[in-house]
Amino acid sequence: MGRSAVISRITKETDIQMKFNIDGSGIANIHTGIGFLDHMLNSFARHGFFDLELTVKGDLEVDTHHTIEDTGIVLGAAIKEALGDKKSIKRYGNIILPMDETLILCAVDLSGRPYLGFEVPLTAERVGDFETEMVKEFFYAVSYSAEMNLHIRKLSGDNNHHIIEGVFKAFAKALDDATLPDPRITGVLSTKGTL
Ligand SMILES: [Mn+2]
Repeated sequence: MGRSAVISRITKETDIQMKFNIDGSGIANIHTGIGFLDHMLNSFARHGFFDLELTVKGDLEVDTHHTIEDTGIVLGAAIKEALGDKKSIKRYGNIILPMDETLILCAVDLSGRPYLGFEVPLTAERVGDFETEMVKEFFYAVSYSAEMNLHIRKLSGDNNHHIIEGVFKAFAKALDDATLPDPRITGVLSTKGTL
């Protein structure tokens, strides 16, 4: 099956079913109940060449918090599981991604040690039904659940839709880069011998 994961996570707040394939072609089938989140995860799959099937039934009658955060937890868990022993992968990935007036820096280290550095100022409370303060919560959940070091910075940008979409695309490209195999690497890329 290659590097993939199937995850089911059910709580009183959310019911999440995800199939994730690192070595995909960008095929996505995403239904989270939040249009803008679907749009962002479609971009993530397409630009990272990941296949992503996702259905989320969240408590949207409360707000979008649990749905977005728990989707991040599950995506991080899927990345970690799909990566397996991390043998022969590049481990590091980074990009400075432009999107119109927006410029986003994203750097990933699949180190096994969770950390999120997130400096992305936003000026709108919402884009569609999506609460913009949840972007940081989403990536915090992904980074901790996947046990990756993740830094994301806005270098420039005005439009909140562009900025957030730039963040998701930059994350996709940096993660794709970090997960690619390098034939020069035998075992894992660490002097410790483990990632
Ligand atoms: Mn868009």
